[in-house]
Order: sequence, then structure tokens, then C-alpha cells
Amino acid sequence: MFSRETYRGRRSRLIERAGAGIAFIPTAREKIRNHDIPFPFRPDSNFIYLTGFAEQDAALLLIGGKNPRSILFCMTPDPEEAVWVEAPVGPKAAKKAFGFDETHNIAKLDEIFDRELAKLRRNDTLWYPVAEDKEWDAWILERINKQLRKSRQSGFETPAIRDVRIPLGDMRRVKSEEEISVIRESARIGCIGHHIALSKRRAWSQFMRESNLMAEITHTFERYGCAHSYPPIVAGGKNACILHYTTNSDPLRHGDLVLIDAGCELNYYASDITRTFPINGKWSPEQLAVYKAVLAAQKAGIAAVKPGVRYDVPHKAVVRVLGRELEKAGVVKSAKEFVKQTLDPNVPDFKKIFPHRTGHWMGIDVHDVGGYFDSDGKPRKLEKDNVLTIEPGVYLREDLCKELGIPKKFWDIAVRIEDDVLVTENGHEVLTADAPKDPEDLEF
Ligand SMILES: [Mn+2]
Repeated sequence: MFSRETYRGRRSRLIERAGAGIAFIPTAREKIRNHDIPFPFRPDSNFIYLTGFAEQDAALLLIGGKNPRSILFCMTPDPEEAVWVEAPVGPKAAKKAFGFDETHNIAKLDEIFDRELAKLRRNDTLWYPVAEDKEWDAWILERINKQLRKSRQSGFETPAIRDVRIPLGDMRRVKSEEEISVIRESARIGCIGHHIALSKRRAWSQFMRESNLMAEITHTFERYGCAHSYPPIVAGGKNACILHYTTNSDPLRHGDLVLIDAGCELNYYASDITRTFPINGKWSPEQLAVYKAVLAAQKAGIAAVKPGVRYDVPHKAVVRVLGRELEKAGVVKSAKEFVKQTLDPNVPDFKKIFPHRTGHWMGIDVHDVGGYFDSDGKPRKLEKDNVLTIEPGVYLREDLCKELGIPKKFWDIAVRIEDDVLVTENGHEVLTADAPKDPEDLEF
């Protein structure tokens, strides 16, 4: 999808950080859905970031030091297999097309890895995704053990082992211009999906189910050559109080709200969008009050996004406005108490209806890597070309409302509003502004 130079550049930046040492990044394993049927394959995010190579049964080995090299291991085409499955690219073609220094059949992995491991000295580092996959952990230890058994002759000593996901997270947190253009397109298509679901409400009338709205979104994503970037949530009425509701098949009732959390994946880059709207196009006064409170809070969160601001600043802005607006609406008695309880980890009460934080990084992973804290433990400062979501949500489940003294007229209302936000040089840009969220635009 990007040029060979892009991937070569990413690999050399990583191996520069590795210094003297080697970095090993395997792609994802095939996962079985049931009996002998696999899930559709999705490459490992770090692997695809470094290679653009989407086949399974592949691994990348980067050699640092004076003579840096990139080595890809992949499948070799087999005429008998070709009856059953699409032919793989193969080492020879992959070398040219993807710009690796060396390529080999995956069957050579043990031998070549052993050869390169044996060259490491005691101050060198072996980088790999530590504790990500038990089988690779065991494999790495087995390779080291093999070298140690020969150490009386070879002088081999166990190198430092470090998690390659840490430097990769730092690299991936800041997006390049070409990454931003793909994310922008992913966000645009995501918005079209939401728009179509919204506009098809009327057509489905009283027979509408959650699955009907999901189908509109899935159809849109597929039509644009995208997949869902995560299992979508289409939750009517009180189903929306379940944060990770995925059944998505209940009937939708007139008078209820529906919450749709769906984003697409375009060329392995996610978008992540949530909208909440009235199924019959008309807000009840209570629904509108809660919705307006969340919307005001979300807008305050977005307004706080700019370079140099710490990651928790938008969240704090959201909490302050949400407390004020929920008090005004009569949902909570004291905004001050709401803010205090929500920001204090030791007082969990109001966190029950406002349980998650305001957002996350977004990129190749919908909840992208990069970490939220600096090495000194403080929340990271936002940088130009970070992409994050701003997504406050309030979930007024009946039993929690009883516990917290929230009036009955608000019970079972749930609202989340989520946009994808790019940090720009002087502030921010909302990439998902095309999906309507002003309450008048959600009525009919
Ligand atoms: Mn999200």
C-alpha cells in the first residue's frame, strides 16, 4: 500500500534504535474459528507496519550493527497447494517487491535465526514482542538454550532481551503524512456508514432490528473495500448500557435511542466512530437533556486537544463540563461531587455511570500502541500528528441509577459520542466531522 521506501525507512529507523543487536517480529498466527475453519487472517500490526507484507506464515528479522540487514521469511509457492489456496508471493518476488535485503522460505527460520543469535555478544540486545505469544516466547528461549549448550566452545552469553513493542510504539504514535491520508479516508468512509444507517431508519420503520442498521454499515464498508476495524456495536435502548454489547440483533423500539459504535479498516488503518440517536427521529426531553450534556462535554474535550497538552487534559475538560451539564439536567444533584468522584480513583460511585476514560490513540490498531505515560510516569504530552479519539459516554443503567439516586425518568438512557481527532500544529482537526451529531440533525 505504501512505497517500498516507506517500509525500508521504518525498518532502518527501528534497527538504528536497536543498535548492536537483532529484532525479531513475527506476523500473527492463523486462528481457528471452529473445527478446521480459520478466522479471516489479519496480519500482526507491527509486522504490517514494518513490511506491508500481508501473508500469514511470515516473520521479519532485522540485523543491527555495522552491516544492517532486513530478512523476510515467508511461504514458497507450491503447485499442489495452488488448487486449494491462492499462491503466496514467495521469497524471490517478495525480495524485489518489498525491498528486503534477504528473503527465505519460512522453513529456514530456525537455522538463520540461530546463526544470527550466535553472533550476539553480551552487551547486545535481542528485541522481540516479549510475552505477546507464548509459543514465540518458548521458541526464543529454546533458541537461546541451544546456543548456551554450545557456549563452552563458542563463548556465547545470553544477550539482553527487550520488548520491541516499546520503540515501535514510539514510532507508531506519531503518524506520517501518508498514514494521516489513509486514516482520513478511513474516517471519511466510516462517516458514510454512519450517515447511511441514520438515513435508513425511516425505511425500516417498525420492523427495524439492530442487525438492520448494522447491515447498512457493513454494506457501506464492504462497498468501499473496507472491513470493520472492530466488532461493531449496534445497541438499542438499555442494551447501550452494556459497553461491549455485540449481540446486535434485538428489535429496536420506537421511543428508544440507538447507539452505534462502528469504524472501518482501510489498508490496515482504523477509524472509530460512535453516534447515538432516537430511533423514531424524536427525542424525549430526558434523552435530549442527557445527549446535550454528553455533546457539550465531548466538544469541550475536543477543544482541549492541541500539541503540548498532557493526555489527561481533554478528559478533565470532559468531566468538568459533564458534571455541570448533568447537574443542570437534573441527572445528578451536585456537579462538584460528580467531578470529585469521577477523578478520584478511590471513590467509585459516579464512575459506575461514567466508567471509561475519554479516548485512546488510533492507527493500525483501533486502540493504538504508543503508551499514555512518559518514562517519568506523567501523562504524555500530545504531539503534532498524534491521532486520538474523544468519546465520553454516560450509561444510566436502572440498578445503578437506584443506587446513585438518579431520577426514574432517566433510567436506561445511554449516550456515547465519539470522534477521531488529529493533533495539528496549532490545535486539532476532527476527522469524523461528516457524521452528524448535532441533535437537530438526528431528528426527522
Ligand atoms: Mn473508541
